[in-house]
Amino acid sequence: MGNKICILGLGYIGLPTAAMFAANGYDIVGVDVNQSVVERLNQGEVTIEEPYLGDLVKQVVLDGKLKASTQACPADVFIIAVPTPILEDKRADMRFVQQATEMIVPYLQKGNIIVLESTSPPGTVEQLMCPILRKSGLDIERDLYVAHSPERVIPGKILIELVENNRIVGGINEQSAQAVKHLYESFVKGEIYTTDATTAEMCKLMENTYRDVNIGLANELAIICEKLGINAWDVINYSNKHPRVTLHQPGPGVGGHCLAVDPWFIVEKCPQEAQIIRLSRQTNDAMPHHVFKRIKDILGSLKHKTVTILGITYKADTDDMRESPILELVELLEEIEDITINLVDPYVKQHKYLVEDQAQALQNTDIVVLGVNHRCFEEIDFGKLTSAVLDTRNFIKPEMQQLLGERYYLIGKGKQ
Ligand code: SAJ
Repeated sequence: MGNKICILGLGYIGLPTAAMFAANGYDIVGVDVNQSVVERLNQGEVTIEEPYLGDLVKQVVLDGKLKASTQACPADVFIIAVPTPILEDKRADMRFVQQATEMIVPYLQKGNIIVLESTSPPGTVEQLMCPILRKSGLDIERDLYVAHSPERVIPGKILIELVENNRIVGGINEQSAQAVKHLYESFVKGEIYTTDATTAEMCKLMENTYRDVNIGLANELAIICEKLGINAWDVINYSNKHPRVTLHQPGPGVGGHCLAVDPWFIVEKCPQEAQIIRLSRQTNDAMPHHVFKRIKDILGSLKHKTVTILGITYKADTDDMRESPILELVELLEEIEDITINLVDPYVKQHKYLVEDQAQALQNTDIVVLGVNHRCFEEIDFGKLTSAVLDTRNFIKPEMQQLLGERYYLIGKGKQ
């Protein structure tokens, strides 16, 4: 096999993967439909925020190992890392995978490797990609190596996890799985397990579904404990002392582009059977409504009130707002007449309710809602606040909770 890789999609996964292969001796052509992403990349600039990625990309572009283009080209390996967004009706939008697969067909040659990295509904490689690849006239079982190798990295630690995490490679046959395993061995230090394509697709979806279902369970527990007048965080803490129990944490809902999306790809394929999976998704999606209701209960009427929310990203210590449950909460609050909404988030540069002066926003408000547990919020002296405080993450330290007394409210804790 030669050394040339064509990577389609230069986003959160495609770009770090391209840079990683480039740093390990491969010649990469990165393809993106977005002209400005391509132009900036060719000047060594990155378009996504991720620690260490900027330096790595600059280096491999300077070394001539990574070039970007809007067009695919002949190569030894094709890696598809395009987005698989979710449609209004909760089905996967597979247009980009389809288009990327069609784009490479004219360049396919005997011996080529084709890898799908994008998270996709089970059956995508076999049922969507293979029929398109057959249009090349090649016998895909004999002439090509085709596999799914899902990315499993966490934003914020992508470059470390790309190297260290275990990987699954699901081939359309054993040769395909082995060829792709060998390819990733060039930089992966974790174990690489081989299986069939549909099993690999399902593994990736189940990893995130496992987490989503467990968070759904924790959120249901939170609501039950509020009703029973006990504290879910104590229940979780003590239950987790059992050697075989790991309850997850409740919160304002589940965001990000993975947990809030992937379970639906299973529901789409098996709507009758995927009961727990669907219900967990719905439970988590309902949490911003629950937080909204708690705010209403605490303040009585919301009219003419000021609500200050700390943190709007989907989780702590990131600038990523994709599918953030706090954005959903803001939308619910917006519907109230004459309400003032202040958002405080040092990671976020733009939002219409964003306020610069954190101290002022914390003082002139009827309620402070701790939405995201950014580490930088640890410096806030919550005990000094004069408004009500609703903590959605059990973030505020016990001594400060005590100072707040009756004005401290916690998601998952009811009044006795
Ligand atoms: N959350 C809770 N309670 C918890 C844990 C998380 O409410 O106990 C919330 C977070 O606040 C956040 C959401 O869930 O809103 C998701 O956060 P996360 O840290 O669980 O995961 P992601 O979406 O950032 O990344 C996941 C990872 N998957 C797993 O840990 C199984 C990552 O490894 C995947 O690569 C990524 O999805 C992906 O791309 O699929």
